Amino acid sequence: MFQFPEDFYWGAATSAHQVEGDNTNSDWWEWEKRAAKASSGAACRHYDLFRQDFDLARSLNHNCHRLSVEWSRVMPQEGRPSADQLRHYQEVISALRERGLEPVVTLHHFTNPLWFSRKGGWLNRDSEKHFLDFVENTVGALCDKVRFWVTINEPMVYVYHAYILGVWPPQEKSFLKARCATGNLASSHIKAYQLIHGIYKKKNLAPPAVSIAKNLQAFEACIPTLKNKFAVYLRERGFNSAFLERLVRHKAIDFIGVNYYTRSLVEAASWQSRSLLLDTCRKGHSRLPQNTLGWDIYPEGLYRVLLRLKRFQLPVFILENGICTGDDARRWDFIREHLLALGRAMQDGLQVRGYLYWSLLDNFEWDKGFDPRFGLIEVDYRTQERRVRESARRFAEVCKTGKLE
Ligand code: IFM
Repeated sequence: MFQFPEDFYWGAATSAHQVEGDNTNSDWWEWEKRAAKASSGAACRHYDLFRQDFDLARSLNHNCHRLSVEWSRVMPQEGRPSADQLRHYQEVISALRERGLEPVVTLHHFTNPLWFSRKGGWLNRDSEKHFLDFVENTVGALCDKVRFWVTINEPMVYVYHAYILGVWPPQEKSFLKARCATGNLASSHIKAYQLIHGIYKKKNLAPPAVSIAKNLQAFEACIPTLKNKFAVYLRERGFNSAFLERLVRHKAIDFIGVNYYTRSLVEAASWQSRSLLLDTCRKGHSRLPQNTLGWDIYPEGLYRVLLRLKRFQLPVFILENGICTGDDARRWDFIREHLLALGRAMQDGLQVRGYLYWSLLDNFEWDKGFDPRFGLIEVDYRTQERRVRESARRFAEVCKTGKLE
């Protein structure tokens, strides 16, 4: 049995493009129409149905909810914030507060305004300036009701898919461009961190807690050769640690936001850098159960990546952890086992503020479309009906009591 602290945050996460629907001014919308296999379309119509969805979250004993504000809605054109859209998000945040849900607000969750991507997106020298303009407008409008800010969701995942693998817009395949985008994302976070704290100070509000959502993977050598071990070391540094370390060095992070899903079984075909950085085992050596996207399910990996964070001496907040599956009993096992791993890390001295499951609703899983089902709540995309899954009810018990048997 593990007892979580009384003031622990429990809930689930979503992101605007994946649930809101009709995100027509974004680079993703344009790319879906032009080049993708799947289109987000109306998604879960959460833009209109948010109150009903938050009622469900509350009924499941959540006391916290993570969502993102869509940059391309707030700034449909360069330098011209939309008062209507800012009002919409004020209503969204108020709806959370009215239901006793603590908002955790993400400012960049993979999507960019179309005008920004047409200027070169995160490769543009002025990307930081454009992002800060959005941050200033959004934080200015929401600060009296928001304490937790996540500037950028999974920067390395974004860079990896958009600038290395080339499977997300803008579909580049260049380490040089990846490096440039990473640098701009990091400096944008650092400046945004200072800007957000400045806004709160100016308004005499208690200091906010600002971070990123860092996707961490448990990297393991498939066969423990020197080459594979070196590849694991490089990925541990390049993917898991470097970005965080940079923010810590700049004192621009108040807690560590963690997204954890899986392990990566590293098998480098050669000593070439592309192999060392990207190759994974293709020989089916993994004996672990997998989700419907073929990701290994590995709760022990959560414990391991968390222990490595102890050196930062910052509180941790699990901002995403979840499984896509057609077997809901498996979802509950997944949650339970990951919570036990989290509990172990806490017993070992890690300070953890909360746990948010990904995701509240089934939703649009980027280039993979609507097939992967991550939700605590099932969505019928034809009728937009919601159905609470059994795993959600079991998780609700933990949210209520903080107790895990
Ligand atoms: O759906 C994504 C989310 O947008 C970011 N983290 C991982 C999730 C599952 O792939």
